[in-house]
Amino acid sequence: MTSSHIPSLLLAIVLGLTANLPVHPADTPVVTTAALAGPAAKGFDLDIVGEEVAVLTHAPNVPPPIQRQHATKVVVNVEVREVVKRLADGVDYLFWTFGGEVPGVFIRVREGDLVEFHLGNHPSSKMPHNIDLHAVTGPGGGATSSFTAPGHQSQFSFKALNPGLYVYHCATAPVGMHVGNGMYGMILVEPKEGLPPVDQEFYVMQGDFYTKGKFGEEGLQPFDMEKAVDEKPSYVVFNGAVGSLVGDKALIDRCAGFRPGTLNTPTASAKHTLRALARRWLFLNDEIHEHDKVLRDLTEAVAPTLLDGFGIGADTAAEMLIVFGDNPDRVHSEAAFAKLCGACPIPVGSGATNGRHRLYRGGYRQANAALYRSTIVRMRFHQPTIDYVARRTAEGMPKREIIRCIKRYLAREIYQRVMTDHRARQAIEHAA
Ligand SMILES: [Cu+2]
Repeated sequence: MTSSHIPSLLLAIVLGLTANLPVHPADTPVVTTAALAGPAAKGFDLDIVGEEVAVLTHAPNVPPPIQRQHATKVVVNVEVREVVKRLADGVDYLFWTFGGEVPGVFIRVREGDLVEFHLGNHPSSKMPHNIDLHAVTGPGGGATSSFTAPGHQSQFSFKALNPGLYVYHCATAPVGMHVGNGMYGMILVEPKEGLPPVDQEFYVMQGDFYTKGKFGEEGLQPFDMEKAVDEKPSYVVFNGAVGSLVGDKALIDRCAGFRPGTLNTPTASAKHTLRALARRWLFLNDEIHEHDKVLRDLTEAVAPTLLDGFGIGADTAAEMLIVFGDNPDRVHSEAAFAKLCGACPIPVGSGATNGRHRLYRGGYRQANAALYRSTIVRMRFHQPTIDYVARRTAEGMPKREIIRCIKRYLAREIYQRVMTDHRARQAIEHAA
């Protein structure tokens, strides 16, 4: 795959922005990196007034429109990071990114601006990277001046002469591999006269991913060079992940990108509050994913059979392992385990029970809650459980009683699975 294939890998759109603005082809000249040596770079350009640090945003948000009527020096700081993130539910991928997300950060400057570009490459990176801005004429659109090894920084300057919306990307060989791993984004050079006003601006960019596993195959998926060369992507997604533009996350991203301005209207104050809530949601969401991953790795190592059970996720498994403790043998029977989880009903009345039971409120309530969560999952998605619920409902059993029975059944199954894993571990220890 060569760099000439890149346009076929990507389709970039910015809704609301592009209406009256030509999207320039790849090699539209703007200015040369030779401006480095020119008077502009030395600060003698009389057109350049002042200096500012560019506001960079992650998709789907774009930086605020440019209000100023003059050219200025704009400092752009972008750091390349190689990060593991979600590609789809249950699927992780090692993305190579401009700024920690795919697509890369959105850069917004004005025609005539002098751009001082700083490219950092995080010390944890495994590869060198650079940036071909396409908004720059010069060796590799800036790529030659920005080749940066892990843990290093590079810097180059250019003057943005031609307005346009440009796709930038990493141009380190093999280029297709760097682009295929997520190294692309957009830079907008706004025309001097500004853009026509719009209600909303969004940053939406399509990208392709080539994984060893087929679409949806779980776990950390490695890059598949063969599929990339054949241009047969496993994933074609907007904004770096399956479903990134729909559902809760899309709404939260939108709110996190609000620009409330001065807080002198109810709308501005509502935006301010929503943005604060959304940012906290995103932070906590990331933290939850991080903990989930740790929990999944730990439980997979000690309780693979337990995790195989339908509807038994890492959180339920972890809860159950806590109940058993270091010595599962101390829980002498599945009935004892059920009692420990509070999943052992007490007959109603002292003698004739009519088969009716009272819920037992004792036991370890966290384990009971975990049993309940798995039960609810099974009632929704597990065909044998769905059939069981239908049968017992037809027999006139109330839902509450049905749930009680499934929890009791689940406790028995979990006991057996935990003991299977425990015996396997014991066998390994004795053999050692
Ligand atoms: Cu790269």
